[in-house]
Amino acid sequence: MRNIDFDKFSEHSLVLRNYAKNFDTQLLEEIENIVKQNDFRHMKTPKGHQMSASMTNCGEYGWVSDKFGYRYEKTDPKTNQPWPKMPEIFRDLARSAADDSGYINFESDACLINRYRPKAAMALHQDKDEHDFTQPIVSISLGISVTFLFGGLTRTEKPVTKELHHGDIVVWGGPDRLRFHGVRPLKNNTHPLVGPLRFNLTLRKAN
Ligand code: MD3
Ligand code: FE
Repeated sequence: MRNIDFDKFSEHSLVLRNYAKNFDTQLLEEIENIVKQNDFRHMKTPKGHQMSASMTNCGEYGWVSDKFGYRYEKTDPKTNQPWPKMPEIFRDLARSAADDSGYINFESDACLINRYRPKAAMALHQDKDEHDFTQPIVSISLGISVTFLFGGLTRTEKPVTKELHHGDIVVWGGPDRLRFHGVRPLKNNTHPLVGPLRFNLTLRKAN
């Protein structure tokens, strides 16, 4: 029997503490391998602001942002090449975390990889570029800790905060899928395995 240490954002969203911890080295190796094929870059918002987190993708679809808007693409507009293949461990870990959270048989076809250095942040936003909001989103945190902001269905609702640490997996579903969310600027810090960085893998069913 497995004893899962979890924490709730709400009835529909769980933090599975340390769920990815035993796979951290393997996950980091897969990220390194993806980055050799498709490096991190700072994308621009449609309004021309550079994002402070840098990003790359793997899987059938990748999330991109530029002056033409936010969207999922099968090929990287920078290289016109398909995104690197989704590592099995990403898909399997996301499926297993979703199963354990009550969202059975989650099939992800897109993985956005965010890399944060100290001071990088992500402003409150909604994830609305996917086609099916009944599918959950699974997020895997690696490296230095961050304060996550969990808002409401409108921008003005005051967010609740929770610390996310190395190895934590969050599964967001049901009505929480469209909540505003973001992360506070990262504190100056360093993680023994990852260094002065935070990686976040976001697994989604885009199409
Ligand atoms: C809650 N990334 O890439 S992951 C993003 O830590 C993004 O890098 C953050 O928001 C990060 O879009 C948060 C967790 C997450 C992802 C999607 C959500 C939380 C969510 C959608 C709805 C509610
Ligand atoms: Fe998001």
